[in-house]
Amino acid sequence: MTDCLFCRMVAGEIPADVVHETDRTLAFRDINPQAPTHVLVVPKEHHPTVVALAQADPGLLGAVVRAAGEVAVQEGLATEDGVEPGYRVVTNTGPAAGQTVHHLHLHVLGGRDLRWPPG
Ligand code: DGP
Repeated sequence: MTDCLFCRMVAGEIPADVVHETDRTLAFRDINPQAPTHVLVVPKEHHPTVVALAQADPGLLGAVVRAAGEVAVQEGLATEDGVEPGYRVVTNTGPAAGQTVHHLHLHVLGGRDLRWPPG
C-alpha cells in the first residue's frame, strides 16, 4: 500500500534502523522508544491487525512471532533457550488501544522493569 508508512519502510522509501530481516519480516527500532530496547517487527506484506493476519496467513504470523523472539535474543533480552531477563511483546489493535499505524507490528520492549498492568 503506497500510503502505508510501514509498507514504505519495507520498500526502502523511508529510512529505518533495521535490526533484523527475513524474507517475510522486517524489524527496526521505534522512532519514539518506550524502553531501552523498543523494536517493531512487521510482516513485509500489508495486514492491518494481528487477527487479520492470523485469518489471512497464520504461517506469516508465526514468522513474525519467531522474528520477535530472535530480536529479543539478539538484543540481550532473552537467552536462546530461556526467558531471562525477559521482555514484552505487544500489539495494539484499534483506536482505544492506541494503534496509530495500521500495518501489523509487534512491539518488542525490554531493558528495564516493565510494569503490569500497562497504561
Ligand atoms: P502503534 O501506536 O501501536 O500503532 O505503534 C506505532 C509505532 O510506530 C509507535 O510506537 C511509533 C512508531 N513510529 C511511527 N512513525 C515511525 C517512523 O517513521 N519510524 C519508526 N521507526 N517508527 C515510527
